[in-house]
Amino acid sequence: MRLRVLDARQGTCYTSLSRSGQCRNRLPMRLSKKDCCCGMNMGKGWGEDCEFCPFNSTDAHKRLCGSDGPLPLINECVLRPNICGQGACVDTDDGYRCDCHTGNVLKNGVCEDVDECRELNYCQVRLEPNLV
Ligand SMILES: [Ca+2]
Repeated sequence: MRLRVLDARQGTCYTSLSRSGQCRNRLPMRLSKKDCCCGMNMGKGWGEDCEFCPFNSTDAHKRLCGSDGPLPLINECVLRPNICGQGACVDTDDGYRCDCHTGNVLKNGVCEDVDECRELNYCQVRLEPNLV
C-alpha cells in the first residue's frame, strides 16, 4: 500500500460550478485542495484543471478531508473573505458563523442590508419629489 502524502500544492479555488461543470468564481488567494474543498461553504472546484471537490461523505471526501466526524480545522473567514457579506465572520470548529451588524439580516448565509422600505412596508406613503 502506498503512503498518502499530504498534498500541499496551492491552486486556484472556485466557489461555484456552472451547469456544464466549469469552475466559476475564483477566490482571491491560492489554497491547497484540502483548504479549498473541506471547509463549510468553501470550494466546489480546485486547480487549473478544475478538479471537482468531492461531495460530503464520499470516500474521496474522507480521503481528502479526514474520516468521519467534524470538519478539519479550517478558518473559512480567512480563506474566503466576504463569506458573510457585510457581516463579521466568526470561525468555529465545525465551520463558521456570521454575525450581522445592526440593520443587516442573514440571508442565504450572507449578511445583507435590510431594505426597511420594502421588507416592512414602512414607506407606504411615498414622498412626491415635487413637494420636497
Ligand atoms: Ca472553521
